Amino acid sequence: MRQGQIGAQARHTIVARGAARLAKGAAFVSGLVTTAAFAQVTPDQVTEGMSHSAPGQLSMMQPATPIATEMQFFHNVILLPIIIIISLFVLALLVYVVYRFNETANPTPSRTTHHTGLEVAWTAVPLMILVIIAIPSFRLLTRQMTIPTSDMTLKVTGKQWYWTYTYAKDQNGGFEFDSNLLDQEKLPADKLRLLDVDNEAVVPVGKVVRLQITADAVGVIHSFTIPAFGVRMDAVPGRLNETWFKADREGVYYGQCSKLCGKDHAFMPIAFRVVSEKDYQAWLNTAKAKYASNAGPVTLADASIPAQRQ
Ligand SMILES: [Cu+2]
Repeated sequence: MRQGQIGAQARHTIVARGAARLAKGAAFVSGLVTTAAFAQVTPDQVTEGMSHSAPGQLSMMQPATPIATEMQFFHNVILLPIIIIISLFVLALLVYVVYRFNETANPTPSRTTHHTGLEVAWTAVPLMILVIIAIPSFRLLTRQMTIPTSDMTLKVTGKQWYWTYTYAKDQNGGFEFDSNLLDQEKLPADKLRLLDVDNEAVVPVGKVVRLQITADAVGVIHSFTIPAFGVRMDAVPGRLNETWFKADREGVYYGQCSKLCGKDHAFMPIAFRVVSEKDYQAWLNTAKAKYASNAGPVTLADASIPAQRQ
């Protein structure tokens, strides 16, 4: 009697603890959404869950561009409910079959092998579900792949194992620089481990940035990824891939190489600083002087610029 009581109590505690954890998770997620939507941000701001993943984060990274917002909508509002409904439906069918048609409950099984109506239904219904998913999916894919009239072009070259950013000469640039992971042994307290770099790429806020992505001509395939921008594109030697983003808010956004590219694959992070147009022009001027020695014959459409380290 007494034991039963304790058992019930323990169960109750476990359930309560689980509920508390769930509530905490929900508060955390809604907190992230609020931060994303209303917080005043400065160019220096690193937002957990958006700039990089927050500890214990379950959902996708919060979006910082219209495309990333659409991707989240597609995943959270269209795909997820469909997946959940299908999974529950299949589970319910399985449970029903196990209980209703086991040997005890149904000693003489039916001899049916074909049922035209059923077969048409279980082909047509999934087909219709796929069509329903395909329409918004292809629409989003088209939006991703169609580069709108761009305000600036930035060339990104994946190397072993760091990134090089090239700013076009006809866009007040004409320089390139390498972006290397900071020395992890002497990492300053305000820097992020395995994410912060010595030279960040800087782009203006609210502008369409066309990215030309390639890899070192004598190198390997990398993949340029910034989750908050909804951008992922392979960097392939000898091939110039293009994609775009338009960052809606200032701040620092991180990404990582997303294609296994060799021994330092985990140590070639991507860091983009989004600043106001005024700050961007100011940065261009200082960067031009800072990276003057990297001026070289910089051509944006040339995918085979030789490796060049600072
Ligand atoms: Cu890589």
